[in-house]
Amino acid sequence: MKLYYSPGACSLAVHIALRELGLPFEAVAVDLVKHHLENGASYYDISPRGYVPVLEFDNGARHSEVAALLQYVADQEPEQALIGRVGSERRLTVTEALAFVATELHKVFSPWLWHKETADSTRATVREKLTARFAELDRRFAQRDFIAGAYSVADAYAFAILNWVNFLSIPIAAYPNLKAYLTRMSSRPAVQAALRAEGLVR
Ligand SMILES: N[C@@H](CCC(=O)N[C@@H](CS)C(=O)NCC(=O)O)C(=O)O
Repeated sequence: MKLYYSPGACSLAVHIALRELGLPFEAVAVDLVKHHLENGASYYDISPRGYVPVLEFDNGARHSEVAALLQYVADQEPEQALIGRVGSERRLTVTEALAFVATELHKVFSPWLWHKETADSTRATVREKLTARFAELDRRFAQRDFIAGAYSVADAYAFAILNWVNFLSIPIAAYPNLKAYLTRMSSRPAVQAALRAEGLVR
């Protein structure tokens, strides 16, 4: 299996999950500015939208969408309980968190981070929305250590996206529980290994 990724992008979520479960994979870096692979090949031939992540199976099939890929990855090792069994309340809680991260965090942050031409007025609106989401998460992390109760693939996703506060120099001192969550997450061996492999920490 191949994971197409870009350092620190949302693909980090899938990268972390693969490492949490110890699944074998090859990481293939993508230049998201040029939408090229390291050998110069166009990434649009792999991903029509030019987006990471893409998981490529050994049979050549390719799949995308972080939330879907995380469910697939977690289902490979159900006994590790990174997602609940189909039909359980645990699964609903985890998929609910995946959808929340995708729509209320990832796609709110996204234009800001990946499109430098984003107007200041749009940035201001985005910041306001994110502030409300950070406050909500801060309240949540006052009650529990992880986004869906016990650790799950939704945490891999939440960490990958919330970590962008560092790239964008967004202060989160006002959200101590959220800050502690990011520290808790970044100390996990699989997270450290993924960050190191992507060249984000030494
Ligand atoms: N809906 C997609 C979105 C993926 C996405 O936004 N990827 C970003 C990186 S986090 C990207 O590849 N951006 C490159 C671009 O906009 O050209 C998913 O959830 O996987």
